[in-house]
Amino acid sequence: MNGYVWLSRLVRTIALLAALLRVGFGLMGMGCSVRESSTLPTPPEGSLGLPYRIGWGEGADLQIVVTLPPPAPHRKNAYALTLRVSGRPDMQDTIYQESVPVMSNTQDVIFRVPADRVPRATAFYWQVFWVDRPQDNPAWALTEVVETRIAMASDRPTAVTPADDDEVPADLLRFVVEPKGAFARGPVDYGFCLSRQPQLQTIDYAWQISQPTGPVDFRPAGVLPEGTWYAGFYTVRRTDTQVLISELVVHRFRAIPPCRTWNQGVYAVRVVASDLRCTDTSWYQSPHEALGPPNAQALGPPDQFLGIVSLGIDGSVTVEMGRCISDGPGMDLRVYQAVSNEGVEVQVSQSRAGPWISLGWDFCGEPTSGLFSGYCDFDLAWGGLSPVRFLRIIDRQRYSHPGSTSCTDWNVNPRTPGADIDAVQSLR
Ligand SMILES: [Ca+2]
Ligand SMILES: [Ca+2]
Repeated sequence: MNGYVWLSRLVRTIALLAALLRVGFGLMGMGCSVRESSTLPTPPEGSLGLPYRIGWGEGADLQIVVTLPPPAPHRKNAYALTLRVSGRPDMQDTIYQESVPVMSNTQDVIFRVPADRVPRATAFYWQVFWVDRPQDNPAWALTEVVETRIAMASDRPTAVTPADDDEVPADLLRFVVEPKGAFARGPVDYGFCLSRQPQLQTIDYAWQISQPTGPVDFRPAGVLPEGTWYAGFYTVRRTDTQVLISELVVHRFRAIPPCRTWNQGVYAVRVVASDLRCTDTSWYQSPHEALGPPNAQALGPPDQFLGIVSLGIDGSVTVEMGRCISDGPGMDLRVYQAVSNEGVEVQVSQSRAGPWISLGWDFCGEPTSGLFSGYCDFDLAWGGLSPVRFLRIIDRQRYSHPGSTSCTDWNVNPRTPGADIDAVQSLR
């Protein structure tokens, strides 16, 4: 028995079994409209059961890859594989169809369904089969009819970073996705894609198969060209049930100078955000006073100061540092705070929009020689994130003065409520 005859018998046997299973699907197909007519006859029942992958390809295309066994099954050197996508399990409703020429030495056959043709139903079906060229005679199905279900909204993993419209140092980009629902337990296939805006030119692409127990992350290879806007995509698929996320989560972010070349000194150089409180009573409301080296002065009582920003109760200022701060032995960064020992919390991040990791809080205002402001020091090891470029300084005065949560409380000077920040310094 030669290989072709053996193969034919195997396929016919499988086809008979498959046909018995599909009687129900055939009944379901009666009376439904056909959205787009097929140019190919219906392939015979049966399947060779070839392995495949499904996920997002370049840009926003749905990509289906069928792996042929060596040597590729064929009767002639030149033939084509056809993908048919349907909204129905009997495959009579063709939503999309694509043929790819295949040579005898081809291993992976890649189909790309354009983003605007990807079904948005809760489930769709697809099958790959081969046809002979040039007659376009249909031959055996290479895959079974695959049901691909789309995850419910409650099951969708959450993209943590980068946030939309974020700024990320070009050498610190990291996609982080928090698994949820059915995707919080494996086996799950994650695809990440990074594209340059606005042409959606693919920069990097990777698959990871994992059994996630926590956030899943992906770092593109190399350093991104800075100053460019990018879009990041991800998709997830359970490899056992074939449930996948159909809508791409898009993050548009900008690459800023990488840590390895960013050196504007050891102090904060830019105010990224501020959330000042008690602004109806505070006299010191310019967040830019936290930039540069410590320069606070007291011009004389009562409360005649220069060079500070009063945060107000629970207020904050977020700054970009002149250099990225890496965790080293001991303390790594210093906050200069003027007037008494007021509570200060420091949160750190690698990108402008977070996520933010707290280093805890401390009483802040240890005496400094030759300066008006005192200081407190923080260790990046307390938060476990390194290096960092963005710092958020938050007032925690309420801890040093229990009960002082009002902007006009007698424990809080209404002209300088909350911690009074003079400067922020990298000790590295
Ligand atoms: Ca340290
Ligand atoms: Ca200052």
